Amino acid sequence: MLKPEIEDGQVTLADPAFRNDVLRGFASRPRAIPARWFYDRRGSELFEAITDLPEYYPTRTETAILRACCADIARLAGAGRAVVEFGSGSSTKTPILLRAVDPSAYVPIDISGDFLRESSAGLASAFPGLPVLPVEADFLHPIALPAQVADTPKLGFFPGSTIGNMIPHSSVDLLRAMKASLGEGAMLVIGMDRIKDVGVLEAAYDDAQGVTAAFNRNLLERINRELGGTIPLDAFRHSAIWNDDRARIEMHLEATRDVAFTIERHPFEMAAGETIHTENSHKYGPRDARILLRAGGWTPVGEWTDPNGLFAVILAEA
Ligand code: AVJ
Repeated sequence: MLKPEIEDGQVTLADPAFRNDVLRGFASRPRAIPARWFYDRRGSELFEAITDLPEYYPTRTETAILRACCADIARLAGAGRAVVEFGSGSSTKTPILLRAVDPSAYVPIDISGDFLRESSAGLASAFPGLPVLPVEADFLHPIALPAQVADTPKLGFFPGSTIGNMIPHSSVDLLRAMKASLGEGAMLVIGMDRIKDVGVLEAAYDDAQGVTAAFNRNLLERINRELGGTIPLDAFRHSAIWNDDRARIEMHLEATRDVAFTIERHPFEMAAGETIHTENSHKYGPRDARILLRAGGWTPVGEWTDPNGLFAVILAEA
């Protein structure tokens, strides 16, 4: 992904895919922009801040589950697998798994080369002797893994409930692509957020300090910065609502008054109350999660949760 360097409000290189998604997203009804565009430098910092919020339970809950279940995962998966992480964030979860499963190699996959280099370097120094083989690729499609691990059984790792960003149809496509990428005899460790009390869910996506609101609104700032937009930020408010029919939290940016603005000289108008849909975060009950995995070609073989059943870590085999 292109990373524009911005100084003094100056705009350089805009990613053409970002431009397309934004222009099409603002022109379509309902208006929607894919959640992946949240994560510019500022957005990634804000997401890190979200993971520390008292209301945002997923990160700390999943980390605690992993600490408790990694020995079980190691026993069920056996030693010597190549651990393949999809979307290698700057997470603290990876070392927990790597320490437990005694892998023969670690293969982080990320679409952003910068992230990949940073997290690879960190892990390589924390695990001397472990081959770290980064792959810069979009894991939504089947990926050719490095030749060094061609004959090694794989253990996929997809934590963070990242799968929740996708609608079920795309989730199944992704699970199948992962199975194709990981090959014969693969296993997968996946984190999925559970359905729970609406108040708990909505608070996790609309925190008291307004960090999630800033994360959502940063998308508009990014559009203004990178695409020369004139969106008045004060005309939009953050909204996070539970869609019970679809079992997901939806984040929107809602116009608080009638507004007109341009993005790359294209004019747009929004009436008060109209929204831009910026994110879905699907939640899965215990059976929902297992059905989703099976639909994607995986058989669940182990499942761990926290004492309150907020979040689940599932081990599945191909
Ligand atoms: C990174 C997609 C798992 O859906 O909980 C957090 C992103 N959005 N707060 C999530 C997010 C708002 C997060 N995922």
